Amino acid sequence: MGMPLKFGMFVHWGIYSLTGYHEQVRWRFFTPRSEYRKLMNSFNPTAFDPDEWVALAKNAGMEYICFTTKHHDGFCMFDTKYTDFNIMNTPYGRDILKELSDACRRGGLKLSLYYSNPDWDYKYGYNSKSSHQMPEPGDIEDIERLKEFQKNQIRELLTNYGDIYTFFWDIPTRIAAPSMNEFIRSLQPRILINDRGWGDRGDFSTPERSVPDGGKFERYTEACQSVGQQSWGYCRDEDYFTTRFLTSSIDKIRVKDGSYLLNVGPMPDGRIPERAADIIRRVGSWYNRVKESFDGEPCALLADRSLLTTRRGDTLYVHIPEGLVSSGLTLKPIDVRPKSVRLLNDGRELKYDIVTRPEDKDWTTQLLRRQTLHIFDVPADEFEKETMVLKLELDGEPIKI
Ligand code: JFZ
Repeated sequence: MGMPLKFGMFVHWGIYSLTGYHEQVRWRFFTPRSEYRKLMNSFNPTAFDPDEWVALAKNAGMEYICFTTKHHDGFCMFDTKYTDFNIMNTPYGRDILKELSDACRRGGLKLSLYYSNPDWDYKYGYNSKSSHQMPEPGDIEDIERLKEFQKNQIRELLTNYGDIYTFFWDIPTRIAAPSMNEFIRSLQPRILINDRGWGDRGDFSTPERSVPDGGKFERYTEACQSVGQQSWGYCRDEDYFTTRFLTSSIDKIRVKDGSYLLNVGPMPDGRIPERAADIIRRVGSWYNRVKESFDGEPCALLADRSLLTTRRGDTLYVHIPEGLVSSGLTLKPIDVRPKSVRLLNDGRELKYDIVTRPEDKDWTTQLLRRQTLHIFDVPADEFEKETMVLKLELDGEPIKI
């Protein structure tokens, strides 16, 4: 059993978007705190329409949004009493998180909260045991005070915005403090917590920008990846990933019943960049067409080389995340014949047979030579831009031979 929700939209948004560079722009350029703070004075996302974000995510088959309430820069995208470095003190002056949580509720999406441990604005935020730290002269390392500060903000986050699906800590503190997750659970008992908090593995793992090896995930797993290679926050000159890359990355995680967060970085005016939105639409269109294949269990049948297989009863799904070099696909032998083979991407039926092909490799061992299931005329060129998934309906339970 994987996590309850399988596909979501990650959103990295803060005053750093004004620079059009990176969510950690302050660290990249060693910007002094007082100078970075000035960005706050020009943050006014008048084109922010959370219902549009929700519609984009929903149309893509996503079930939740994970939002950066506070990134490493310490700027809070919610109304907080515990620092003045927050959205209420910008020209915009409205609680973005409230507007987003209302939109999610209206649209039937769940909401998850990202919250950074590093806080480059808080005088007592420095943690010498952890990474991503940016202390300034005069800052004081005081972990007890930092925990109190975080608890105060977490109380706000988990009482003012309704039911929260997951709590996404970022950057492990490398200090064990079980009371932190206990506090979260005392406020929202059903919440799921990730593994980047206070020395606690939480409820789920969070591999990032990579696909772990191995079979089905042994614990709840939520992978995340951004639409571009350079940044999670808005990047003016982003190097956008190809649909082929993203669909195969999602496919490999979902086959193992992991969940997937695909990230966008909205612009300073509140709109999601058109290229990013387009990727969400294309990837989402693919996801909606092939997602039934992820309801199956991963299995070893048929799978060879880079192929992945999932199975639901008498139905096998063959995933081709690395694409094909020809229009033919030779699968391992199974002892039942498919009743039909379809390409899930567009639903077309494909020709297949159980045969020995002229170039099947076992020529030297004629006696052992087996017939294989061969699929003909796979439209590999037509679908080179997304991961293909075949649906094989079998005449009975498949057994490997
Ligand atoms: C962190 C942040 O530093 C980054 O800005 C972004 O918010 C991202 C989602 O999370 O970066 C990480 C965190 C964990 C890993 C790599 C980058 N990791 O586990 O490999």
